[in-house]
Amino acid sequence: PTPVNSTAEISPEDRASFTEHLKSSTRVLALVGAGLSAASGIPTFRGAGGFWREYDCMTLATPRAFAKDPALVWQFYNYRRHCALVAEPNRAHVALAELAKKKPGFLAISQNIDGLCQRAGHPPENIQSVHGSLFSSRCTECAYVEHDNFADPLVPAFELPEHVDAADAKFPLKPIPLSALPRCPACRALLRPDVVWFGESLAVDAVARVDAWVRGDSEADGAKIDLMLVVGTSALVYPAAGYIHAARARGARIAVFNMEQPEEEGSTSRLKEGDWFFQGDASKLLPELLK
Ligand code: BV8
Ligand code: ZN
Repeated sequence: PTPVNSTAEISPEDRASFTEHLKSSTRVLALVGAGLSAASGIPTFRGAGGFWREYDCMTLATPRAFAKDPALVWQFYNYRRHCALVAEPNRAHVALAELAKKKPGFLAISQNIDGLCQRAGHPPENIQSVHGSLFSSRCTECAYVEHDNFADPLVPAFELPEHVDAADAKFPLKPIPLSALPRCPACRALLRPDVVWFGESLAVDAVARVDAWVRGDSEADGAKIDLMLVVGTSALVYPAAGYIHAARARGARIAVFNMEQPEEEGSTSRLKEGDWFFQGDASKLLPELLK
């Protein structure tokens, strides 16, 4: 059979019916996850990359982990900042950005914090990050927030000798005093990554913006959604995954782009009658199907 990440296996009927529907769609929603950035070399949470050193990423992306060992959690995020900074947006990021420029009624909900959509030139009015950004930090005490800080490392204390791979548990992490961690320039308290950890609610303004788009507040034809693209996400994380339900409820047809068949157990990830499922690498599928 053809290798999974070639687009040769897309059935001509599926390709035709999808591109036909996309062409006639005005209100298009997308939910994108870690699989969108996989081709850029950014490990996903769930895949093999789900581990950093001996830790399961899901256990580090929590308020409890940060409270217990802020230096460890900061070095995890500093490492991911580094990976994102040395990565390049891939052709899937670019294809989404191109679609946004062609279809003003397009909104991408991004669960990713790597900033690659933004670096691919995705217009800000057509994307909403819902889990924050690796390049924003906020104060644990006062209202100070900083955005677009691309310093690598974020603070000198995270500097590592060339040969040390922070992700490899064989290199012991050096203990870093709290005073050398990112501190608030306003009140000197500890800064934290401005991302949504498990157990934390999404930013009010982010949710409000997506909900307003889904409701179709500013649209003449009301809340109908023509098409939803579900790209490179296991659609298991809520409330982000809930937008797939919301789109279906507003008449959207769903197109899933993923390396694997959606797991059966997650209801939103289960395919339904009339959905398209395009199996393969998003960086190969999107440029083909969104053009
Ligand atoms: C909330 C930022 C409550 C951080 C992220 C039990 C305990 C605690 C919480 C819960 C619980 N049960 C349920 C919950 C709620 C929880 C949740 O949904 N958990 C899931 C795991 C069951 N949700 C939350 O905690 C949310 N908050 O509910 O608060 C609340 C409610 C009201 C009021 C107050 C509080 C917050 C969720 C946000 C967490 N933060 N990211 C960081 O990144 O460090 S989520 C993070 O993990 C990513 O953003 C991503 O969305 C998610 C999963 O990561 P991955 O698996 O890597 O990515 P993805 O799922 O997208 O999967 C990769 C996919 O790509 C796969 O399908 C793969 O096949 C595919 N793929 C791979 N390569 C390719 C590809 N596809 C195409 N091409 C390829 N090349
Ligand atoms: Zn402060």
